[in-house]
Amino acid sequence: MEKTIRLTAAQAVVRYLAAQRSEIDSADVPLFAGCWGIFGHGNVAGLGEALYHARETLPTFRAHNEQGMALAAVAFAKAKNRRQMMACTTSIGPGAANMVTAAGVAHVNRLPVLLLPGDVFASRRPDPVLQQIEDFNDATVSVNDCFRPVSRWWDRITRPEQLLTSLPRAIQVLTDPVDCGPATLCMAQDVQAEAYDYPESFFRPQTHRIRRPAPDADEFSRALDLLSKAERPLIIAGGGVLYSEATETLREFAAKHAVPVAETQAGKSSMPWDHPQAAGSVGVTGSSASNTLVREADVILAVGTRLQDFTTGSRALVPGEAALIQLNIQAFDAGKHRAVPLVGDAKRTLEDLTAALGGYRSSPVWQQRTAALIEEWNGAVDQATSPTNAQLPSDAEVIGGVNRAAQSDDIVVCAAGGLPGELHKLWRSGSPNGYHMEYGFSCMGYEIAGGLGVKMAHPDREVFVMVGDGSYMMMNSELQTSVMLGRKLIVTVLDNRGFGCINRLQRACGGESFNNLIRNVDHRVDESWIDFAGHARSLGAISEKVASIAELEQALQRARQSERSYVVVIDTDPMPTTEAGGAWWDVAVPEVSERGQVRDAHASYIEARRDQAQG
Ligand SMILES: Cc1ncc(C[n+]2csc(CCOP(=O)(O)OP(=O)(O)O)c2C)c(N)n1
Ligand SMILES: [Mg+2]
Repeated sequence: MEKTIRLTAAQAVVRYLAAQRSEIDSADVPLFAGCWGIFGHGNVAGLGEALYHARETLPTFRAHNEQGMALAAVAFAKAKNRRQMMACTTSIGPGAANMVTAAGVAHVNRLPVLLLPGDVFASRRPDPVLQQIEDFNDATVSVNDCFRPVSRWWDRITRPEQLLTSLPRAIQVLTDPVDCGPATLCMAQDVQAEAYDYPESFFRPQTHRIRRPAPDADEFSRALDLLSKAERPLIIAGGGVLYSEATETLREFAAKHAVPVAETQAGKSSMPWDHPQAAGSVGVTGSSASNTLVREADVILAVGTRLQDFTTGSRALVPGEAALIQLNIQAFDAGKHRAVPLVGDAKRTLEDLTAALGGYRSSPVWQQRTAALIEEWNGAVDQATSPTNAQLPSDAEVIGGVNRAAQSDDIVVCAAGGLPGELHKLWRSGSPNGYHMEYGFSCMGYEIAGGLGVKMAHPDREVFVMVGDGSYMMMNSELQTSVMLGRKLIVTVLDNRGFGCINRLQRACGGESFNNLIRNVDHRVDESWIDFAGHARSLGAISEKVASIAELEQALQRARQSERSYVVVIDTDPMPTTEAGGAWWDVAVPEVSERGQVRDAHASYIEARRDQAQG
């Protein structure tokens, strides 16, 4: 008979997680770097007790907001290219529900995170327990059913032995490059505390390696045939390039075959910005170089990208006239846009392609065209990011200041507002993963919480968080967590007094400025400004407010010397954005309106939609 060990379900979860290992660069490391927890009656006695005993092997961290801690966990996994991750436990009801948005972020970005929300009693003895929602028609529903559409594996643990099959499946999803996303095990409160005789072998250490599937031979030869005949090829690099750790392979491929590379938001920093084939960002927030190359290419090889609307210019830019090859580990993505599918691991497939392409190079005319476009774009970036004497600097000028203060190995973190578009165009990344943008969900509030996760993943790299006043106000509490854990962030807050990008979008759609900038919202007192530096100081960070780009750069030098999280606040102009580059974005404009500006915007909208490819 197999030896068993008597543990509660919570103790079994923790013991099992601590036994999972990951191989990173031939080193054996824990798969789970820790567990975030905010306790309540739904998890303190069960998972809380179990985590206490395991704190040497599976450290527990406390945050201030369940969404914030889960965003930190998601950012950690992204920064680790999905090779290491974290778990998160909450109480039941509101604590669990707070984590749903973060699950959405992980789901859309295909990032691993193990969510362990507490759940109502499986026995139903005390029903309705505090914070139980009570469905009148379905006794099996709880708040945690909200995780179903945003989980790639979802289970409710109502008996301790269910863990024997559910936990391995959760780990399988978390470490599968095809299926990767959040795994949610809803832990009934009473079951967490219930004991079972688990087989000892269940807890044997297990090392996980991310598999690298080779492409199908037929798909490979079709793609190879197209590429080898291409005169004007272009690569679009997505997040999959980073997740597959294919950046070096991509750099070599681009140089050897003289193929320019355009980057999506998730794929940015696949190439160092000054690589001769780096054409910069692509799409709605793309460089003029990349977007022109997309329009003129005869073959586009998209690598590891979901081709979301910002990348494709809402399908008016990509695929255009070119043949599109979609190299992706997930057939779902490879089949989009009626592309020639090439299902496989990015690194391995690029290696196979480059070997098969031999001495192939793009046409000399295309090489000259690429070089000229890149030079022109670099000039546009220099111009947009140079300080002017304007009373209020633009986001672009602030980006210039932060970029000059950052070194090539440093990481910039952002997610929402006007900054992602400007950063996508203008930020110059020196090394892989140096650009960390959450633009699958573009979730306001990710910036500081995510920055913390990035810093935990890369304690030796300086992490620059760039955040608008709106996102800062939506979620800033994990700034204190960064102070508490000694994980230093350098945060630049760009205060343009409101939701600048949505105000601009509203106006572009013919609307009146309404309910976005503070001055256009219902306000009953004149001085509705916020003392961000004072606020950051109250959370334990060092902070200062600066009045110019020159002062910003000096402050960032002080921040670099600081041991503690450092917040620099600067007032910015809500109106200007970088005009160079860019492409159309589909935002539906009202078909009828009393406003002439809306009717005009609708007419332009209908006109622009004529370039949009279907299906
Ligand atoms: C959680 C969430 N709510 C709403 C939005 C829609 N949204 C996108 S940007 C934005 C305003 C962001 O304001 P701020 O951070 O100040 O940046 P700015 O637009 O001023 O550059 C809003 C409301 C979002 N992306 N995420
Ligand atoms: Mg703002």
